[in-house]
Amino acid sequence: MTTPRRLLLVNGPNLNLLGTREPEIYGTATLADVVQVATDAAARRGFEVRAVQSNHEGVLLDAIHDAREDCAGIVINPGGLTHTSVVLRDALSGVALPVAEVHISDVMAREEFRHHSYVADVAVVHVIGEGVPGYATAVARLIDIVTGQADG
Ligand code: CA2
Repeated sequence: MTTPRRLLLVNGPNLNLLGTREPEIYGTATLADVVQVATDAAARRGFEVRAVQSNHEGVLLDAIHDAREDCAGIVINPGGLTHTSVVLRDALSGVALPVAEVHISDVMAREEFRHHSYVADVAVVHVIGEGVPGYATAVARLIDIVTGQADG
């Protein structure tokens, strides 16, 4: 099968609240802005994005499983599940697609419990603390990998 020119963009619990609260941490962009940033970055390389956000872990797992059928990779901001979910990590590792992990805030500069990510070692790209533009960076770096244009 040829590599599909599509990425799955996953945003985890509470990221639907972007732009409504805590602007000092997450900025003022909304979830719709995040999807646009990722979609535009993908389009510049001839890729499309299928976006899912949910506050329900099972919905995210189903979307990740479905990505096996028609996506070349997954860009994910798992929200708080980053720090708690073996289940999410198993889903990502189970589908065996390249994964880019994104965090809007600099989790390493925040509370200790945010320093550990269950997703980090199943991801091949990590973009942390670059705000919403970090989604564009993650998309570009993941596309470099899936198209064989990555350094090294
Ligand atoms: O910095 C990130 O992107 C995080 O993944 C965001 C998560 C947090 O649990 C991670 O440690 C870091 C939280 C997402 C909740 O987003 C909100 C946005 C606006 C208002 C309230 C929550």
